[in-house]
Amino acid sequence: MKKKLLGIFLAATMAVGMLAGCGGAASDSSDSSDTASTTEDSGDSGASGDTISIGFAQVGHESDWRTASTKSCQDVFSEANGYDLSFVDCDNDSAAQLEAVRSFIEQDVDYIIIDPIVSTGWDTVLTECEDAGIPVIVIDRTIEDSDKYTAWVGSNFKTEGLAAGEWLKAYAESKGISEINYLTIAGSTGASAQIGRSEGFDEIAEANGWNKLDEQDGDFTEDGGQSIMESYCKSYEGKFNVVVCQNDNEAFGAMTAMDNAGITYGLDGDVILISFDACTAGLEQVKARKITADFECNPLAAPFVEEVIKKLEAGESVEKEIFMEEHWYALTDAIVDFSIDGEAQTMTEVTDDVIDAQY
Ligand code: GZL
Repeated sequence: MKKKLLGIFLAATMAVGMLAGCGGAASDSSDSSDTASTTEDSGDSGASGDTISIGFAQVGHESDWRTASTKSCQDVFSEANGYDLSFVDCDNDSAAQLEAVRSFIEQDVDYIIIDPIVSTGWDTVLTECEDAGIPVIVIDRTIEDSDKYTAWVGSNFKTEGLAAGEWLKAYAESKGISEINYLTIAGSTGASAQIGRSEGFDEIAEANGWNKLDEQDGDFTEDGGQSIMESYCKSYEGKFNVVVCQNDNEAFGAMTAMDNAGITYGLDGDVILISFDACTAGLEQVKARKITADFECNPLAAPFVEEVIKKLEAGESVEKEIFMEEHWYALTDAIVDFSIDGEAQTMTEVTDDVIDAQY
């Protein structure tokens, strides 16, 4: 829309220019090139009505959460809904993600959506988007080294980590567990989800004198979770009673490793297993008493992104940050009262209906 309005202005200017004999060759040629590309755009836009072109640079396909995030965007930004979506799965490769964004600039899309694999290294390419007049909407993970984007839609990852820590404190007290020796299987190093969850959980751990035995990067994958847990089972045999997995797929891998090592976990086991995301398969493992508690990260950002785009198309202002609603899940046996910074938290009991309604 932005470029279409610019096109109309440029075409009018050129028409006036030609009528008035104004504008040198350079400005005509520049106008003609801008106008030509814009006229093509307006031609394109005329041909396809109000189609809005969007470039989406997605992290990858590493987890159930990611699959749900991708589906959410593809469902909302469909041709039937009036969008032309260029989707790039960047396969957890930061260089490929920057390349994808630059390809969207070349394509002269109307909007760019980015879920940043890591939180730094963005200012240069976001400046290029700004110079090209293409609004950028960031979803899910955050960008820490630039604010050259129009809006961000996602979760507060530190809050998720604080919730897991405060829940564990209350749950341990309810079970008479006085000593916590924990292992963390972290998400991809440098991802804001990893940074925030580690920061929040470790803050509660330090405040309560818990013993952090280790933290290694499981890359948010099931294979990563399994290989790290296999190593932990050897290095810390008999020394740990809590495992924190920063997403469900890592938890699935850790479960396999602990099964193979003969270590019991979950509501009826020796090890408390904490997970994040609360995807459908994760909640199924909560219901099976394997994951003790699961802290949701909502992947369904696309409807909120579409609201941002609609406001921009209408020339309205938009919020810079839009936070998603999250829930904390467990079975009744692990539902305890806890607060985050004095704010009482509600836990959701995992039932078949809750599982059916999940993403
Ligand atoms: C969090 C998201 C994380 C999920 C993982 O918002 O970026 O990446 O927790 C996913 O499942 O891989």
